[in-house]
Amino acid sequence: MAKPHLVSFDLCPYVQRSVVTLEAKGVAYDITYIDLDNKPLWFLEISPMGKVPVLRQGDTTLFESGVIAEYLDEVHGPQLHPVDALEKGRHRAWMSYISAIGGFGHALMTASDEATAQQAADGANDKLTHLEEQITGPYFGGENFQLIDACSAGFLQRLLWTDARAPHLGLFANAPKSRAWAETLDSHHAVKAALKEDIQEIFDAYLASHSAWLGAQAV
Ligand SMILES: N[C@@H](CCC(=O)N[C@@H](CS)C(=O)NCC(=O)O)C(=O)O
Repeated sequence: MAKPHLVSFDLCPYVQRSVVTLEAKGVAYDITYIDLDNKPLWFLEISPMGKVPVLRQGDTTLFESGVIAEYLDEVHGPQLHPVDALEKGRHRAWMSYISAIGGFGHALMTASDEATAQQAADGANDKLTHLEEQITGPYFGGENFQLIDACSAGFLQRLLWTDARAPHLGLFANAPKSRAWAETLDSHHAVKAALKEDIQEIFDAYLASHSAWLGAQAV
C-alpha cells in the first residue's frame, strides 16, 4: 500500500487527528504543509471544501478529518476505535462535540479584546461541563488510548496553550476532568510527535498575524 499523504496547515487540530493516529500506530506517512491564506491551485483541485486535512492515498482523495482518521484506523492496526457499534457511535458523537469546543477555542484565540475572549471562554467552559461526565480517565474511556483520544488531542491542547496565557479567563474552571485528560494527552508520545518542534513560535506568530488579544498575554 502507498504511504498515506496528508495535506496540512501546521496549526490545524483537524489534521492533527490523523497525524496522531498514524504516529500512535507507527505508520510512515508524508505530509505537505500549505498556506491557507494562499491556497495552491493543486490543493483547490483536490479539496472540494477548500479545507485541510486532505488525504491522498494512491489516486484517491479523502477529505473531512473524522472520515480520514477512521479510514486510517481501519487499515492500519491495531484498531483504536471501539468494536461495539453503539460505543463507537458514542465516541463519534463526542469527537464531533469536542471539535465544536475547538470552535470556541479558536474564537478565543483570535478575539481582538478581552470581553470577546471571555465570552468565548465561557462558551467553551459551558461545553466542557457536559463533557466532564463522559471522561473515565486518564484517557477518555479509561486506561487505553483510543481513536477519540487521537482525535481530541489537538483541540484540547490548544485550550491548554490558551489557558496558560490567560488563566484568569477560567477556561477549565468547571472542568477538572477535561483538564486532566488534556494534560494526559499533551504528554502522550504520539501527540508530541504530531507537532512541529517550533509549534509555540508558530502559535505566537499566528496570534500576532490576527492581532489577537491573547498574543499580548504573558505565557
Ligand atoms: N470539517 C472539517 C474542518 C476542517 C477545517 O476547518 N480546517 C481548517 C484549518 S484548521 C481549514 O482548512 N480552513 C480553511 C478554510 O476554511 O478556508 C474537517 O473536519 O476536516
